[in-house]
Amino acid sequence: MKSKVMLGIVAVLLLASLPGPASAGEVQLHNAWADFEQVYGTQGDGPYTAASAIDEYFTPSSPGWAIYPEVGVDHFATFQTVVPIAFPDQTDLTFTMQQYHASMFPISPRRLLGRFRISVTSDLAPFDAGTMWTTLTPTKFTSADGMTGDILGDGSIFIDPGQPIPTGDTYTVAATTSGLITGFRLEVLADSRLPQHGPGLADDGNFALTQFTVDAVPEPATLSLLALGGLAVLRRRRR
Ligand SMILES: [Ca+2]
Repeated sequence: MKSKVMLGIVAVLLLASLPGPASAGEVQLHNAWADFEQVYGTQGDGPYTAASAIDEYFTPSSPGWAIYPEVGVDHFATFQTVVPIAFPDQTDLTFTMQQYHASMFPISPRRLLGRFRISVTSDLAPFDAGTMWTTLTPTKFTSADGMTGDILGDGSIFIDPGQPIPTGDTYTVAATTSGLITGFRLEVLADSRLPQHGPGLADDGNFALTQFTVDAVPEPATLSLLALGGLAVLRRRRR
């Protein structure tokens, strides 16, 4: 009983420390990590960290996540939810990927993702090689600039580089989920059809993910209450 009370206090403290303001239903993320991050740009910009993809900023010192010169191979970034969240059945998740590097540095346009995949985990952080990830099956891909994306059999989304490519864009991916989620993984995947085998659409195979956000239906108030339940579930699992 005592531990339950403690757990409740911890959960309330966690919820009270959530960064704000959040948009309706936004899932709060923190502790971004990537297997590779571009250290600097050619104009004194950077570093291009995974953390800068969830920091709500877009400045030369926080231009988003990028991976040059390690193009042509797969990479991934992970983002922890601030609190574990127990999603009810058939929760609709919307992933928004803003990519507006060219608006700051017009010299390197089209720094957009060419092939990527999103997965979720219910494992406790920190995430490592033993973390179990489940690929989400996307139900819809849309682009603010009207690009089309193919949802492939492995759950990844492929943006055909043969179509008109805008200098910047916002991708939106919809998927349905349920159960406990403690984090998200964004894999950026090499593909021989992309420039320099990708994973980006830029001529050098790079991309720059300005901002990565996750929104969920139900509402945030419900999310907060369920987060308490999520912590209790985790607690039981650890015993
Ligand atoms: Ca950012």
